[in-house]
Amino acid sequence: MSAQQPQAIYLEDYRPPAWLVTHTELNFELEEEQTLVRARLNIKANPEVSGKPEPLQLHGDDGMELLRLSIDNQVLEPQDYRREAGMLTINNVPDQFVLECVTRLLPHENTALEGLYKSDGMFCTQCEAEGFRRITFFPDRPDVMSIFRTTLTADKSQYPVLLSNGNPVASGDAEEGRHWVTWEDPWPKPAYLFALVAGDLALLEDSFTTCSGREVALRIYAEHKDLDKLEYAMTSLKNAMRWDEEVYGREYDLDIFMIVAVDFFNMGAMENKGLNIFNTSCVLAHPKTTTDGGFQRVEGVVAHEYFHNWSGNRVTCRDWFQLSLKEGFTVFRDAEFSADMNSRTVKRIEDVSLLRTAQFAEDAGPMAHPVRPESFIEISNFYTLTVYEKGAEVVRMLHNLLGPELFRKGSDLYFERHDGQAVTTDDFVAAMEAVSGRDLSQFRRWYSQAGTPRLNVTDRWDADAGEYRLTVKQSCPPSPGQEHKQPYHLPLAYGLLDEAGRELRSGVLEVREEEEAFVFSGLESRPVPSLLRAFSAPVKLEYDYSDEQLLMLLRHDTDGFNRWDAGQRVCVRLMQNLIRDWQNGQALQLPATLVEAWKQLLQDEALDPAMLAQCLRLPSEALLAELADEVDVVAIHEVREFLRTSLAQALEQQWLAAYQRCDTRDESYSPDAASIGRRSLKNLALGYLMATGAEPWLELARQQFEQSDNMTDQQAALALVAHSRHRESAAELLQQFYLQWQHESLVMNQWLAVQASDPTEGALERVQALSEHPVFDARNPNKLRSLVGAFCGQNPMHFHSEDGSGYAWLADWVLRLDKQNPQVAARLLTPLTRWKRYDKVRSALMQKQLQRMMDTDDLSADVYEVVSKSLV
Ligand code: 0A1
Ligand code: ZN
Repeated sequence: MSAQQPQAIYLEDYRPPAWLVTHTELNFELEEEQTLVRARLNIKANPEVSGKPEPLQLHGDDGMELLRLSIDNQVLEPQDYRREAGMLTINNVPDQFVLECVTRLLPHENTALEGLYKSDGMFCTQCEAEGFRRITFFPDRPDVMSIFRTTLTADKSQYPVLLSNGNPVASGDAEEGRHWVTWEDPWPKPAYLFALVAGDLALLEDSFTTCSGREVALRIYAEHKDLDKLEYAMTSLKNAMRWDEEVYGREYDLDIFMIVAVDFFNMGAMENKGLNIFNTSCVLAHPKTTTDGGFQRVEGVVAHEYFHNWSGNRVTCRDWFQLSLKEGFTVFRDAEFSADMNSRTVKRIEDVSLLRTAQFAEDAGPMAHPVRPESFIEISNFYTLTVYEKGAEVVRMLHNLLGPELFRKGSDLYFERHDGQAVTTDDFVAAMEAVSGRDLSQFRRWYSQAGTPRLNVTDRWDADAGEYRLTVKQSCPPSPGQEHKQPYHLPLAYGLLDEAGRELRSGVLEVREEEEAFVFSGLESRPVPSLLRAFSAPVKLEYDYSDEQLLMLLRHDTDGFNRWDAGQRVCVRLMQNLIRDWQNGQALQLPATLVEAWKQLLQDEALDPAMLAQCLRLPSEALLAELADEVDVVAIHEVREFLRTSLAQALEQQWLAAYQRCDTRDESYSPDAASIGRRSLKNLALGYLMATGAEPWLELARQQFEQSDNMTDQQAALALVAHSRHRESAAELLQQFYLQWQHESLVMNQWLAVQASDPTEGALERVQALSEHPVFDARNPNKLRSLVGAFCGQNPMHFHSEDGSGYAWLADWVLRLDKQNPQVAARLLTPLTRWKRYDKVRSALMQKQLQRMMDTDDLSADVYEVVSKSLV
């Protein structure tokens, strides 16, 4: 890194804006070679900021070409203003004035996919967090909210559809085969919620009548070839709109709600006011091309972006340190929606699994930060699992502490108090305090302290007194910039069961102290505690369970989540022991108790297949890595494979029975929770059958691959064969799949990802070859995630190859992409940031690649921040 280093900005430096923009009028002349943007801003001094008038400062990317600038019709000459470090400064402006400026953009050259860019043939924008400053000069900060009026002009045949926020108010034809449309958004909004789209798009249309009887037009746009993949998103949207009315009392507030699917997108989707823009991967769904996971993602993301209309748009963030105000709350809302639409327990298991593997790892790594960060260099790096998922857990804890009624009152008060404002996470908590009369000052530490707290629970049984005492100790490891942590206030949901599994007590304990005891009296015998039910707080819980107790909980706990968790705890402990054996060169052995427990589960036909599938899935390599003191990639992989194979062989008949029980070949595909559950058990069973290594099961998988009418079953079979030792079949099926789906971009992403995560020998050579394959496109973030992301994140054996080749490959990619798309480059880099968790040889090789990047000139702020913080 040479030149000047990017600078951090700090929460404590926040100052309200000196200048406000009441109205913003934008005019886009969209052409093939360039786009001209004329902006007209009504600016006035912020009456709430006193003192002598400050110069006007507008954000504007240094690379943006400024053609004309005027104030109240007076053209400014270059000596009248200054442009440096992404800012345009004008001294001595009146108290209130109209600023006009013309900028010239080159959207077709915009590979960073921030601001205005082209995705396939269409124009689109991405402005969160700081993309609007690549379109025109503006106070590009969320606490400046303005009313937008936008006119788009473009060639009529090439871009028949012209969209922006709000409602269309006028349109007409222009010269040379061009046409124009004007859109007006009556709701003041920050610039990050601005959007436009221009293209030749297919449309699925429907409508929704709101609770107060207003009719809203619902429009989902995509490329013509994808028109048949929009129905599920539409259904999800209507469900989400109804749910938000019923559960949160939130009604939609414009006459039109639009979603547009684009193939080039850095993230999942974006909640622009009235005009959500979606990564195709989060909106297109069709049984033939989309897996169950894909359907659920569409449902969840459509709801997430829709819910932002209130939690994010009507009430927005004061500054980007408050990002979790909208994201944590909205993730909590979408998770509850998905839980209501599907299986609550399965949704919780999936979310907690992600939190425990990826968010806990982030919280323990060099980029760890509080839910409300105190500083950042590049805000794009803070769209993290901590801000989103841990932030949602923090909101969930408020829900757990207050109960559903008070929580709803708090949410009502929050929306009522702050409608039309840009506020802070403190304001959110204050609303919860106001309705409950509770003091949540200690609870606020969840927003300011990073790291995953540990809860250590011990117990004592006093038979004479019939008294049971739980002692809870909490601690939290240091994180960057935070050596010592204060104790947290958290809800610990529990149950007490007797030996036979009958529930004696249940409730929620409020933990506040570093060490604290809770006493239960009137019990007849020593109970077994079911702790942290439904994962009531995002902590690591330690309690010295015996295997018998865990197996009892696995069978009898009334809390479905803790039943699953009990099973996971048994497996994790066993696998940790096997890892030690493997490291000591001892032979690995499968304990009979586990086989017996699983056999019972498999034979219990009363169990919900979805739950059963969750319970019989072994903890992932990523989870075991997160839990290890030092990650032994090879031992973890070998032990998990050993266990899989042994359980496969020991229970072969049961797996086959489960497979047959869930065989859905005669049903037509439906993405409802029960069908998804059956498919997940069926494909898990097929995985174990394949793991036996016996020939007939390869045949069964091939049959499923060829005969299934849906992508879930076809892709599951493909992945199993492609990752197996049957290399000829693997190659055949991959080729067949390619020929069948080569024209479906999203399916080709899966094809790439299946190969990138193939743990068999020669993986690096395979991904290197695939990076030259015609379906791969290094400018498309989805393709990069499917190939580079999947190899580095889901193929630990090869990414962590002891010769360092995986690390070098990733670093090559990051350096190449840094010039092209810094956001994506910085994100792909994540696996290298964990270098301190590995053995000496590997961590040195990883560090070497980080240093190599650090020594590169002109790194983007995105990559610089991640690399420099990782090397500390
Ligand atoms: N607000 C969006 C996330 C998002 C953030 C940045 C983006 O561009 C770089 C795009 C989307 C959400 O939470 O869905
Ligand atoms: Zn969001």
